[in-house]
Amino acid sequence: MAQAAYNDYLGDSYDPEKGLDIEKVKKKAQREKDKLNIVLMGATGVGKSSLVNAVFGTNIVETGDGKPKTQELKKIVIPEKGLTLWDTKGIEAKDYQATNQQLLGNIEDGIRQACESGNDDEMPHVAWLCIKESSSRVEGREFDLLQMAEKLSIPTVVVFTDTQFEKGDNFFAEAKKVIDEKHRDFIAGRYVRVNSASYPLFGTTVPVAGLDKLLEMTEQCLQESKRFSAAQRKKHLDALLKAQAVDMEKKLARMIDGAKTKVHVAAAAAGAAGASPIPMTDAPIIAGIQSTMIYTVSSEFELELDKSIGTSLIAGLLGVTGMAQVGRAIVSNLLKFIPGVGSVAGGAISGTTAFALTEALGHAYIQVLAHYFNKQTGKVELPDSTDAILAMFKAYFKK
Ligand SMILES: Nc1nc2c(ncn2[C@@H]2O[C@H](COP(=O)(O)OP(=O)(O)OP(=O)(O)O)[C@@H](O)[C@H]2O)c(=O)[nH]1
Ligand SMILES: [Mg+2]
Repeated sequence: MAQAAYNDYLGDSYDPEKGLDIEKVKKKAQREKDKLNIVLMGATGVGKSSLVNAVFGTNIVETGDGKPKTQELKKIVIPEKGLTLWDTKGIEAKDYQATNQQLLGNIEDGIRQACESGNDDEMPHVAWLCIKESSSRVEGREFDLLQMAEKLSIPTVVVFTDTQFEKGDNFFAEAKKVIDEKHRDFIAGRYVRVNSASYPLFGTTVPVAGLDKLLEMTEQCLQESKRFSAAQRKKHLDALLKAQAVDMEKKLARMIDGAKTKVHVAAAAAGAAGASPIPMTDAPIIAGIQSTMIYTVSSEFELELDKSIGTSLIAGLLGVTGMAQVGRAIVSNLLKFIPGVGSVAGGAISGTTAFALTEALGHAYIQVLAHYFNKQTGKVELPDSTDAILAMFKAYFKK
């Protein structure tokens, strides 16, 4: 029983002979992140890619003027954010009929496949239909897309991109009216106007706008979605709030929450390993669990520890907790645990100690990452020096 618990936790990333496989650990951490899957709908050049970059804060998708940048229905996976986007083919007005048939076919095929997988992580959770506010009317293509989303039960937010502010008031009101005529219940008032990028105008700067409202309406979609269970809906919501870069306070709070849950799971696995009756094997396994936890917590904070930093950082962190010898051996993949070589109590650690030590380690590490979280960029920015990180960690660990 206890053995199963820690074996499950480490999965195939730990081998008693070879130690911990860091690449596998990182992949597992990403795989186990909460997932959010968004369908981006709208004509070419309306600003779907710009919107995604504005909301999620990175150049995750290509944007541009002129030629359609998105050539076909494209599934874009951003594992470090737990995000999957289905970017619809750049629909152009002139060959609209032909393109749209293909588009609808592609999306429907993709989604049907995803549904058949029976895997929540693969299914679309929400859609954003983008309409450029500077356009003169809502076109047939927009209605076709809405109809498709409704048919497939993908809750949708209608996003008016490139908002013209006061100048766009009339179009916005008119567009809402015509869409409500056909889709009032489905859209349920989820209309939002955004400006995804600031730009200069007559000597002033037109600011980014509306993203907070889009976030709010997307949260609403995720909470109301009938297709998913309450537990699944919570995961989608957590994924959204962790991945977004619109509200940094919310982002940080959700990342901390997510990381705490991961720490608790790791601590339980370490406790089970500590309670294991097999002598001399628990210390390296606990060190392996703690190393995995560090990568998992990092992943919750969208922080990718590269090999050199990861290795020395983990050796240092585990050093503070007394797992130094074992930890260093593990992360350098040289592990052959030799009893008595400076290890913790010759390898005999009680379940209670292992649990408490792992919790304390995890919580102190979370505080370190929260400390280095930059609320402007939405990224954890660690100093180059591992010593500085460790000094801070020690201060938190002692508390
Ligand atoms: N100022 C401003 N420019 C925008 C906005 N949305 C889009 N643009 C501009 O419009 C152009 C096209 O935007 P994209 O985001 O590439 O459009 P897209 O919908 O992804 O286009 P395809 O990939 O071709 O389907 C870019 O130059 C953007 O900078 C907006 O909200 N505000
Ligand atoms: Mg695009």
